[in-house]
Amino acid sequence: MKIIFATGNQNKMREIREILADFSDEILSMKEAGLSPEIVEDGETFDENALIKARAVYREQFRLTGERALVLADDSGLEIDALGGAPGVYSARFMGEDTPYDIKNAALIEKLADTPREERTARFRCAIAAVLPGGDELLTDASVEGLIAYEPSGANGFGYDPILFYPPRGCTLACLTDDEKNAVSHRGKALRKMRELLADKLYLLK
Ligand code: ITT
Repeated sequence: MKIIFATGNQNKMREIREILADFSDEILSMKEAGLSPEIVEDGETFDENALIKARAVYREQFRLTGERALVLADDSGLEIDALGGAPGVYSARFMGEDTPYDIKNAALIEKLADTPREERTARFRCAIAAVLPGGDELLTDASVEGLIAYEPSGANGFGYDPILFYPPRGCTLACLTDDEKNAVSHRGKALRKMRELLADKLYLLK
């Protein structure tokens, strides 16, 4: 079954392909599908923004090809309790979209310079939205809990992974392999929930 994933983030795409490998052998990014709709992520929640992306790509695919595709989208981000949940839905835009993550990560650690360990709680959240070929919509979400590290570490993953310390493994998410991260991550859990919902729904549609 063909899936178009409404993301322009190559790192997300890599994880998504691995997580959904046994569900679909045709997962296209919107660029691979030849789609570049204008997407205004002005929602106030991860759910709203995930739906905005999925609907925009679904509509563009239909407009250009007449084909109603299965479209998924991911909206995700880092919530830091000591910063009132920031950067949250603004995670990609925090300090500017083009600012390198070593600078963003250093700035967040600096903001928590006086914050003791027990108050450094944080989590990645992920909402996955689906628009089915018939137009029905589905949403799932999940999170992974951790602590903001005192310094970045780890060379795997992307974005804020080097500063989210994951207590069960005693290291940041950037120290885990892709497989290890996908097994516990916000994205891995939310996508596996979506896979279950889709399997039920698509079976009923047959
Ligand atoms: P698309 O909207 O095109 O999917 P994006 O990068 O703009 O790509 P978001 O709007 O969902 O995606 O922003 C999420 C940001 O949160 C992302 O750019 C990372 O900075 C961060 N983030 C999300 N998941 C992450 C993860 O697994 N590890 C590290 N950082 C993550």
